Amino acid sequence: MGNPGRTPVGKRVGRVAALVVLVALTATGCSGDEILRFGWPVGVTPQANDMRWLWTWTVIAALAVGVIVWALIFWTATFHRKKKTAPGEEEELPRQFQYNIPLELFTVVVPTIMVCVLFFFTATTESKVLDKKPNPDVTVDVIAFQWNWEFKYEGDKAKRADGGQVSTVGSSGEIPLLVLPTNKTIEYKLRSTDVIHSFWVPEFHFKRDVMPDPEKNNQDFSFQNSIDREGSFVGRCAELCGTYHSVMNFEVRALSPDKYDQYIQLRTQTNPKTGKPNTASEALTAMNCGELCSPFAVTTKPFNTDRTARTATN
Ligand SMILES: [Cu+2]
Repeated sequence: MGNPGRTPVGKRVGRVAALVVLVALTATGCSGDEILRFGWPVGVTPQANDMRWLWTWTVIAALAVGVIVWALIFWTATFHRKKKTAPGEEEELPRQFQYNIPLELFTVVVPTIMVCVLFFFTATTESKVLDKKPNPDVTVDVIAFQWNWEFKYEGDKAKRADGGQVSTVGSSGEIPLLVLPTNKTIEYKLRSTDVIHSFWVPEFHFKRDVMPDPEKNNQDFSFQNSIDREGSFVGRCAELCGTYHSVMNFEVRALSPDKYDQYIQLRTQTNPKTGKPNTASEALTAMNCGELCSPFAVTTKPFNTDRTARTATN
């Protein structure tokens, strides 16, 4: 029976829901892009962007399914509850739907299709992210060891006067800088000299274990990406690898291709003051290009690894 002067329940629920959505969108001060990210962090590679769109569409699909399911639950609970038909009569159960073959087929077939669609888009995104070009512009050997990193550049451009290749090694006093060019295909070849480590740059949205014997372990130890903007991005070891695992950090310094070429060239040259090839910090200092050429890491700093200062309390 209608109740004059009052809005029907369905309409009221609809209005409250619309108000909640409106407040959520306006009060949080999020931009359209931020809303569509659904919490996905901003990445710096096209690969990270591919993964971001997979996430966005997956959340939209999940929300659409959620809204339909919630609507059906509220609709059933509100309009199809046990009710009395007349005063004094026994309560009557709503119409029952068990053993309804078409309905049961529907609830099996539709979720199966949804899982297949999600699988398809996940697999295509994964193959895009892991795709490798035959001739990358830059190849860098990433050598992990307890507890630091060495980055060795391959190719003739990175050949020093003394015949060796340009390489950067971290120490307990200095965070190693992995200087890379923007908008170029970079190949990372990962290898460990001791235990299993893991190469992780959060802004790449990519992490891969660094194995001592990748071939024996049947591991694909290389991957490629490109970096779409200049900047400094922290890198970390993401596999518990012993006492100083937590201090095993590095920094990716992405420079424009011109600046990168200048950097590599400086690294191949000998420093007249020291008689040795320029170090990463010497090359960056010589380039003098502001924050981007900061000679030391800006995203993290070395930790004090001296444990001799500590004494047992009992
Ligand atoms: Cu490690």
